[in-house]
Amino acid sequence: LRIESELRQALQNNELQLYYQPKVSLRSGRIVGAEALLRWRHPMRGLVSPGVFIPVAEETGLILDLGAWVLEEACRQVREWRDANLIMPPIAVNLSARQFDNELPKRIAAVLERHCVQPDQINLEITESLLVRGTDKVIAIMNQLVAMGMALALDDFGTGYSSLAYLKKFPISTLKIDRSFVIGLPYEENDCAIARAIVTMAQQLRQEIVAEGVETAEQMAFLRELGCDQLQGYLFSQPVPAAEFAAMLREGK
Ligand code: G
Ligand code: G
Ligand code: MN
Ligand code: NA
Repeated sequence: LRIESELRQALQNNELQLYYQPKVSLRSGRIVGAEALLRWRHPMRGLVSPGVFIPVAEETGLILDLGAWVLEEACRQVREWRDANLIMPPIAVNLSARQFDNELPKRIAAVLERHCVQPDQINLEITESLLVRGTDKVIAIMNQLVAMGMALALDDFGTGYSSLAYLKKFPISTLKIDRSFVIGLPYEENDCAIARAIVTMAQQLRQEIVAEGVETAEQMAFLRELGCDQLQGYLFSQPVPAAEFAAMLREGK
C-alpha cells in the first residue's frame, strides 16, 4: 500500500525517468534501436527497480497512468532528439496487457501527434500474457496499431504460453528471445536447442529476432551464427540515461 501511494506521488513529483538500452545489429555492430525502461528515483530509497514497482502498479491499475507517462515521455524525448538533429533509431516502449483497450490506438495516436512524432519512431513491446488472453478484440487493436504504422514486438518470448498458432494469429514483426534462454549459450545444450528453434521459426515467419540479456562474446558469436538479427544486453550496454544514449549514437556506435 505504501508503494502504491508513493508511486502516485512519484508521477506528480517527477521522480520517474526513462533509461534507454541499445539494440545492436549483429550484422553491422551498429545501434539500430533502443528499449525504454522505467526507473524510479525515490527521494529516500534511491533507485527503485521496476521489478519491484511494476508488479504493484499492475495489481493496482496504476500501470495505466505509468504507461501513459512512459509513452508521453518517450515521444517527448524523441522529439527533443530530432530537434537536436540526431538521427534516432526506433525507441521501443513496454505496454502492459492492461493498457490494451479499445481506446489504446486513439490514445497513442494523440500522443504521437502532440509531439509530432512519426509512428515508426516508436515500437511497442508486448508480453505473451496478452496473447493468451488473445481474443479477437486484442487482435483488432493490434491490427489498428499496425495500420497506424507501428511495429509490435513480443517480449520475453518462450517464458509464457504462446505457441506457433499464436504467432501466426498476431501481427507481430519482432520476437525477443527471453534472457533465460540466452544465459546458457553456447554451453547448455537445451538453451542452444531452444534458441535455434526460436530463430528458425522466426525466420520462417519473417519476423525480426532480438536476443535479450546478452552478456558474453561467446553468446554473441553463437547468436550471430544462428542468424539472430539483433542483441540487447550488458555486453554492449546497460540501460543508460537519455543523454548517455544520445552520446553513444553521436560516437557512431
Ligand atoms: O529494467 P529492468 O530489467 O529492471 O525491468 C524490470 C522489468 O520491468 C522488466 O520486465 C521490464 O519489462 C519491466 N518494465 C520496465 N519498464 C517498463 C515500462 O515502462 N512499462 C512496463 N509495463 N514494464 C516495464
Ligand atoms: O522484461 P524486459 O525484457 O522488458 O526487461 C528487460 C530487463 O532486462 C531490464 O530490466 C534490463 O535492465 C535487464 N537486462 C538487460 N540486459 C541485461 C543483461 O545483459 N543481463 C541481465 N542480467 N539483465 C539485463
Ligand atoms: Mn521489454
Ligand atoms: Na524481456
